Amino acid sequence: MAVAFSCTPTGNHSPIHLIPEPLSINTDSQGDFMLAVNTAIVISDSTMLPAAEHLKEILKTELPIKWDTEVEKIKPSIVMRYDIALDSLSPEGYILDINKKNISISSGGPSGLFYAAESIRQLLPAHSETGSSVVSVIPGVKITDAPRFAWRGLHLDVSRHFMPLDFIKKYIDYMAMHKLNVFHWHLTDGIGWRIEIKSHPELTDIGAWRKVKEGKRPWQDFEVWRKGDTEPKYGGFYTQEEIREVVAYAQDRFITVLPEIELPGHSEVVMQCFPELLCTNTQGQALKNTGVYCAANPKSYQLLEDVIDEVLELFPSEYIHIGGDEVAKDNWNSCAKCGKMMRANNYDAQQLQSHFVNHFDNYLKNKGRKLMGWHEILEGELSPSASIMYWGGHDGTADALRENHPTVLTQGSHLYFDHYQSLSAQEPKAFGGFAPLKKVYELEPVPEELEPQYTQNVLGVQANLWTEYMPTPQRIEYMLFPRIAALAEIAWSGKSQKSWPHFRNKMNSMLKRYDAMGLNYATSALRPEI
Ligand code: TNX
Repeated sequence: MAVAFSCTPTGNHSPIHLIPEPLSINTDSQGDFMLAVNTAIVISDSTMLPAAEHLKEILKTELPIKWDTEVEKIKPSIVMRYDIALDSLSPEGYILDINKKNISISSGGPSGLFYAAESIRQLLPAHSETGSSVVSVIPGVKITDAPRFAWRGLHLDVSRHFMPLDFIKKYIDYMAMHKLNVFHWHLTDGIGWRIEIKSHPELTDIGAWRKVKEGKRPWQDFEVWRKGDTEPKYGGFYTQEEIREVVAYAQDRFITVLPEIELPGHSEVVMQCFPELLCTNTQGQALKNTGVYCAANPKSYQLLEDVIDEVLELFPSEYIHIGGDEVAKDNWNSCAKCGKMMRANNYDAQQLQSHFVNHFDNYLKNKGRKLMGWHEILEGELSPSASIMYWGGHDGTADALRENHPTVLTQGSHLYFDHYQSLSAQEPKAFGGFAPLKKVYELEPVPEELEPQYTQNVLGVQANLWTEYMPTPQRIEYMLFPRIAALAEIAWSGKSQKSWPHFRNKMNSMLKRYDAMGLNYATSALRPEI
C-alpha cells in the first residue's frame, strides 16, 4: 500500500496527552514529522524487529524496515538505535525525538523501543485506532521516559469464568498499550482447571467443565459436568499449543506471562478429579471437599510436581505463582494422616502450610525458577528466597514489606478491579469493595513510613481481576477500563509525574481512543459520586 501524503499544517494538533505520564515532555520542537513515500524504519539489530513491526502497525502504513547499512539514500527516516548510556536509565526507558527531518528513538534495550512506539501511538489522533485511518503527521516533541517499577502487572482469573483465546490476546494488547509487562494468568481455582496437562488428562476432562444451574452464582457451583449429565455444560481450557501461542504473543509485546497453579487450597475441582487426595479420617473415609490437598499424602506432591514440570516447559518466566491463599486448615487438623505428620514434626497447621509451600520452593529452585505466592504463604516459616504477592489493605503494606521478601504490591483496598467503580445503582453486580478511578489513581503503593532498607523489597505493582461476577469479555472490559489507565500511571510514572487533575484531563483524550477501539469502558467510573 502506498503511503499517503498529507497537507496538514504542522503544529496544528491536539495537546500531548500521554498515559502513563513520561518523565519529561519537551514541546519546543523542530516541527512535525510527515510520513512520505520514501520514509523507512531503520534498525541496526534484529532484536529491534518487534518494536519496528509494532510501530508499522500503529502507523497503519506499509513502511519498509531497513538495516542502517542500506539507509544512506532513504530519507526521511524513523531511526531506532541502542544507546548503552540509556541502559543505566532503565533498559525499558527511551528517548523519542520527533522533528521535521526524522524521528529518532533510542533506548538501552528492545522493550524501550517498543514503549516509544506506544507513546507515538498516543501522539496520533484517536481515530487512528480505527482500521480505515491513514496516519500522515506525527507531532514534533522530545520525550524522555523510564518506568518507576520493573514489575507492572495485571492479573486475570480464567477459572471462575473461562475466557476465549482471542480475548486473552486482546487483554495482552490492552496491557501493552498501557506499558504493563507482567500478565498473571490465574489458570486454576476451585471452580475450574484451565490448563491442559498431558500426564493427567482428568484435570481438564473433568476439571474444566461444570454444570450450569439455575439461580446459583457461578462461582459457588462446584459441581463438575460428567458424561451423561443432562444439564448444560460450561467451561473450557487452553491446550498447550494455545498456551505457547499466548506466551509468544506476549513476548513480542515485552510481556512476561506469570502462570499460577493454586496449591494447597482453592483446589475443589482437583479433588473431584482425584478424590484420593482428600484428607481422611481414621477409618480412611474422605473428609469434606474443602478444596485442600492432603498435606501428608505423597500423591499430592507427585501430582503437583507433574503439573509443574509441564508448566515449566510452557512458561519461561523467572517466577512461578503457586497460590497459597485462603487455605482452610480444618481438614488438616482432623485428617488422620496430616495429624500424624503434625505430631511427628511438632507442627501446627500453619507450619504444615509452610512445609507444603517450602517443598515447592525447593522444587522450583532446583529447576532454576523462583516461587511466588499470595502473602498467606508467610504463615509458618517461609524460605527467605520465596516472593510474595501482597493483597491485603494498604495499611498493612509496610508490615508485609518488613517481612523481607521480594514483594509485588496488589493492595486489595485499591487494586482489586472486581470491586465497584461507582455508587450508581446501575453498576453491574461486583464482588464488593469500592475502588473508583480516583482512589485507584491516588494510591501511593509504597507507604511513606516504610524504612528505606525495606523499599528494595518492592518488585512492583499489579491489579487483579477476579471474575466471579465477570462472565463475559465485555464485562471484563467494563471492570478494567478506565482503571487500567490509573494502574499504568501508578506502575510507570514517578510520584512527581502524577497529578489527578492532569490525569483526569488526559482521560478525556484517552476515552476518545477507547471509543475508537470500541471498548466497553465504565463511564460511571468518571462520576463515582452517583
Ligand atoms: C480473594 S486475593 C481471593 C480470590 C477471590 C477474591 C475476590 C486472593 C489471593 N484470593 O479467590 O476471587 O478475593 O475479591
